[in-house]
Order: sequence, then C-alpha cells, then structure tokens
Amino acid sequence: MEHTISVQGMTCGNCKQAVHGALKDLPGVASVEVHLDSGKVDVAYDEDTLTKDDLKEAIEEQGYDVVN
Ligand SMILES: [Cu+2]
Repeated sequence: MEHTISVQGMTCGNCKQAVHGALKDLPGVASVEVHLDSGKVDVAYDEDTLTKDDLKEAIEEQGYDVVN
C-alpha cells in the first residue's frame, strides 16, 4: 500500500529526518520518502500491520500536523 501524507511544519533537514525516522521505525513500513518542498511524505507500508492513523500519529508525535 502506497500512501501520500501532507504534513505541515517541516522546514528543514532536521524536520525531514525526524519524520523519516519516526515512520521508518514503525513495524510494517517498507519505505519512506519525505519531500520538504511540497510537504508530502510518501510511505509504502503493510496494511495488515499498520493503518493510516498509525502513520499520522507517528508524525504528530514528532510535533508536526498532518493535513490529510
Ligand atoms: Cu526543521
């Protein structure tokens, strides 16, 4: 399952690393790509292991807002 998440508040490389790391650490996540310029995060994950809400929560725990 591929999902693109819109995230608000990512402004620099540290933000990018924080979001990337938080998602990549979740069991069931295959790949993460963070696009700072557009605020989009592409995540490939296993639907049997994770839900979109799990992804959203992991991002929000880092202090960023999820738009969709
Ligand atoms: Cu930053």
